[in-house]
Amino acid sequence: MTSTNKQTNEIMNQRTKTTTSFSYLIHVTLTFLAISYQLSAVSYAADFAGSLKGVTITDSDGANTPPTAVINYTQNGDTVDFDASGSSDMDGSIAEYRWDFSDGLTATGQMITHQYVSSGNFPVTLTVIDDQGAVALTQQMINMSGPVISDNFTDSSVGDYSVVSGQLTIANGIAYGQTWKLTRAYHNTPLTGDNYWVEADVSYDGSSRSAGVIIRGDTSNMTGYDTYFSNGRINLSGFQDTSSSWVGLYDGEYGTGVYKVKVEASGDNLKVYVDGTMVIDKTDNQYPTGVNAGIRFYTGGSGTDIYVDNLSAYQ
Ligand SMILES: [Ca+2]
Repeated sequence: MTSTNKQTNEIMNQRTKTTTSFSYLIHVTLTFLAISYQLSAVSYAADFAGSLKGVTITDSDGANTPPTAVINYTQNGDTVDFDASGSSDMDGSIAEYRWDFSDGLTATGQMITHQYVSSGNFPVTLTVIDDQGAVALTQQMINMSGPVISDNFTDSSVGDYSVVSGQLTIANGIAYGQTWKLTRAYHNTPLTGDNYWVEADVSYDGSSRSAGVIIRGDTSNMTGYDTYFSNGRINLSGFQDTSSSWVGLYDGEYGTGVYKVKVEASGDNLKVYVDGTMVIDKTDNQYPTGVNAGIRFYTGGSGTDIYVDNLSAYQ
């Protein structure tokens, strides 16, 4: 071996040693980073992808049993009510609930209502932390399919509706009925399944004149459920043709205004919300077959001051 080769070999050996040592350092660093990453996931759960069901991070000495994270949820149109109360910690209590909705927004709390502003699939991550700092995560995919019906009445066309009584007018970006006639109109796009919601902006003036929305409308036998304001109250009525029967009402002393009305059907259960507050919750099976959303009026005067706008339906 020449002196030069020997020198080179020594240098190579040094490099190998250095490289080995460096690799070892890298390995340690990566391991450390992995630990850091797991810990940082507490704060940045969105960094996780794929299924996270049942992931737990325990403390090193095992003295504390980690909590269990459970997501329950109810989807109402574009909003979801999330409930983490099924989560538990067998040897302590849960100190914190953290939500990542996968749309750039986060929240804390056991019960959270979240609204999505776009359609898509959102893997929602719940992180629970017990009173000893142990962590569990779970994930639930939420599908936002967007509204099946969305009508802001700017096209001045009644072609999307089957008018089963009275006369429907769509003009100036609103829908309204015929003077002193009962008007009912079903949107032609049927809803499917057993759970769906109809929403609209409904104007009211505190009188017996009324506007509202229809759910479970059935064009073939002119049945369904009306929800409308009248005499300061909001009503939920089953109807067949011109006869109707109260299912529920709420005396909220409503006055002049425009209210966001939402009617949710889930099997035989019907819920009415006004500006996001549930005011009627009834079970009724008189008219179970209808699949159409619609609008309903009983108006005097010109009719244009009692109107419906921004009708939408989700399933
Ligand atoms: Ca514990």
